[in-house]
Amino acid sequence: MKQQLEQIVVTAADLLQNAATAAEIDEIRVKILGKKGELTNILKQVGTLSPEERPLVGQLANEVRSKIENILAERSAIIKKEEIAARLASEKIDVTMPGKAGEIGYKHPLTTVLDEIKEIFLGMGFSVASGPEVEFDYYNFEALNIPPNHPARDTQDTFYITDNILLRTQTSPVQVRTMEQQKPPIRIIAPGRVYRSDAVDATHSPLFHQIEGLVVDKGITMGDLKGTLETFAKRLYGADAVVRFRPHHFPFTEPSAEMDIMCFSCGGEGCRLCKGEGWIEILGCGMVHPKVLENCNIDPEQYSGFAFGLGLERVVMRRYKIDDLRLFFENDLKFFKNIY
Ligand code: 2NL
Repeated sequence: MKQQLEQIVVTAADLLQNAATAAEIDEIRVKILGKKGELTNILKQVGTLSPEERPLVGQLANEVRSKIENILAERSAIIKKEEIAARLASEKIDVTMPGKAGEIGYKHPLTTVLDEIKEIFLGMGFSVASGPEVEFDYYNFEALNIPPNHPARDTQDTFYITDNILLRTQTSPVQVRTMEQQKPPIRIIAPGRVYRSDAVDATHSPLFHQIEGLVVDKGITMGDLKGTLETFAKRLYGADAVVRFRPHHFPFTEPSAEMDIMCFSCGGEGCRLCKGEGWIEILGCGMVHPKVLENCNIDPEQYSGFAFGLGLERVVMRRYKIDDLRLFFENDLKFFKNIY
C-alpha cells in the first residue's frame, strides 16, 4: 500500500508535467483526488490494515495528498500564465497599420440647386415655408379653385389615401395654409416633395420636387410678377439670360402665364435642346385668383398677389446634362461623383 501511494505521486507528477491546458489539469485532479479517484480508493482500504499500520499509512496518505496538491497548484499557475500569454499574442493589434478610408459622400444635385434658388429668393426678401406632404383634398384642390371635375383631380394622377386625404400634387397647400394664418404682406417660397401617380421612366417619377412662390400685398401687379421672376432667371442663369412671358391658363391664377428663357444652347435659333423652339419653358405663374384669396379670408378688393411654380428636377437636369430622372433617386455614389 505504501508503494502504491508513492507510485501515485510519481504518476501524478508525470501526468501534470504533460498537461497543456487548465481543463486537462482539472481532469487529472478529479482522476486522482476526486471522490472516485485513485487516492480515495486506496484510503478506503485502510480499514483492512492492522491497527499498528493504520496511522502510518494514514499519515503517508496525507503527505501524498498535499504533495499532489502542491504540484497541481504549481502547474495550474504556469499553464494559466501560458494561456494568458497565448491569448495576448493572438489578439494583438498593430495600431500602426494604415486604415481603410471610407468614401465621402456628395451634396445631392437637387439640394445644390435648391439651395441656390432659396438664396436668390431670400435675397429678394422672401422666407421659406413648409407644410405636410399628406394633405386634405381641400388644401390641395378646393381652396385653389380646382373644381371637382377638373382633370388635375383625376384619381389616376393623384395618390388618394381616403376620399378627402391625399399626397400633395403641388406645394400650393403650403401657401394656402400661410394665407389662412398670416396677414399680408406675404412673401414666401414653398419648396418640397410632391407626388403624382406616374409610372417610372427617364422623365417621370411618382415623387419629384416643386418650388412655388407667393407674394400678397396691397397694390401687387403683373409688373411685380415680371420683375421678380426675370430677376430670378438672371440670377439663376446669368445676367445675359433673356426671358419672355406667354399667356397660359391655371385655375388658381388670373391672368396666367408661362415664363420661357431664350435657349442658352442656340441663342433662339432652334436646336435639339429646345426642340427647335428657340425658347425653354421655365415656370408657370399668374396673379392669384380672387376666389383663392377669398377662400383664405383675404379681401381681393384690398389685396392682390402673384404666384408661380416650377419643377426642380428639370432645372437640375438641364444644368448638369442629366438625361434620366431615375439617377436622382438611385443614390449611386459614382453618379454624384461625376456630376460636379
Ligand atoms: C405649374 C406652375 C403654378 C401657382 C403655381 C399658386 C398658389 C396659390 C395661389 C395661386 Cl396659393 N397660385 N401657385 C400659380 C401658377 C403656377 O405652378 O406649372 N403648375 C401646374
